[in-house]
Amino acid sequence: MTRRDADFHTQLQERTTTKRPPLYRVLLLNDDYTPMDFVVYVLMRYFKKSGADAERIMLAVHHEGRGVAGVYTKDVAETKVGQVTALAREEGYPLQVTVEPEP
Ligand code: NFA
Repeated sequence: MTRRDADFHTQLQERTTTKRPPLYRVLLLNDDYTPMDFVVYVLMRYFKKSGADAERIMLAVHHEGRGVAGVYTKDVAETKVGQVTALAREEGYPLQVTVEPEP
């Protein structure tokens, strides 16, 4: 019997539910040196926030120490961490960007 004949009759159960991937928060951490305008720019450009929302999130990070820039799948979250960290370092800013799983 050829391999094609042998394999032809198996059929896996079809899935009837959809699985959503785990989600991860991208966090911004406060520091004393990164300019407020840069953080607002990052929130608008990389996290698609309006100017008003970006300002609110930036101020929350400034006053509370950390805040959520956005929630994404793991690969997207990690890509944004890399992009924002690279830009901040190019500009000479110490901005810290991290990822944590959504509970
Ligand atoms: N604390 C920074 C300042 O006073 C602003 C800042 C906000 C930095 C949010 C990092 C994150 N220039």
